[in-house]
Amino acid sequence: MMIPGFRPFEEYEEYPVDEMRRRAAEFAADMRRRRTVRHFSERAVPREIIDDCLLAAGRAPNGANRQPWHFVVVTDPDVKRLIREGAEKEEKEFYERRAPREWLEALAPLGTNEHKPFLEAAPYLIAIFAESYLVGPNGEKLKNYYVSESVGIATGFLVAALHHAGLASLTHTPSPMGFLNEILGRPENERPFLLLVVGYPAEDALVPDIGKKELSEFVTYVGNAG
Ligand code: IYR
Repeated sequence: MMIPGFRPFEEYEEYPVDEMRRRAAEFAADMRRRRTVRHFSERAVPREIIDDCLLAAGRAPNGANRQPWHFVVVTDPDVKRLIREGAEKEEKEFYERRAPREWLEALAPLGTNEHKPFLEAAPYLIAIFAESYLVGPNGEKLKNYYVSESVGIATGFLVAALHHAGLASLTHTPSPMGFLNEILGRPENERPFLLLVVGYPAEDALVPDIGKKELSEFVTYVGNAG
C-alpha cells in the first residue's frame, strides 16, 4: 500500500542470527578498545576520513528530523591557537577557582589540568554546535526538539565512527564555551555543545588505568530475553 510521504524501507538488511551474534560481538570488542586520549600526534589525517565519519554522525536519530547540529572542522593553526587560548583561560578559572573540591577529586584519576596543548597538536578540532532554535524566513524563532539528546547521539556516532576508522578522539568541554561562537563566527541560535579533538594518539600517549563497569552493573533486564 502506498502512503503519500512514505516509501518502502529498502536499505534494511537482515542478517542470519549467527551473523548478527558475530557482528554484535565484534563491534563490542572493537568499542572496548576505544579510549579517550589527551596526547595527540601532529600527523596529518586525510580529510575524506573525517567527512565519512561526519556523514555517519549526520545520520543520528533526532527530534522531528530537524538535525539540530552543526560541525565546524578546524585545521587552521591560527584558529587552533585562538581556541587553545580561549579554552585555557576558562580552564584556568575552572581548576583554580570555579571547580568545587569534590569535582576536582573526581577528576584526579584522569590527570587533567588547565593546560591543553592537544588543541594545537591534533590535526582536527571539531566544534559541535547545537541549534537551540531555527531562524525562519521572517526572522522568527522556530523551535527545535530534543536538541541535547539529538546532538548527543550524533556526537556518539561521530566518536564511534572515528574510533572505527582508527582515530583517537577527546571529548573536550571547556566551560563556558561561548568563545567558540566568537572565534568561529557562529550565530546566536547555535550553542557550543562540545569540542572534539581528533587525530592519531601520540606514540608515547598514556591513558588512565581506570576500569569500566561490568554489564550487570549497568544493565537490568525485565522479563525473559530470548
Ligand atoms: N573541562 C575540564 C574538566 C573536565 C571535566 C570532566 I566531567 C571531565 O571528564 C574531564 C575534564 C577539562 O577539560 O579539563
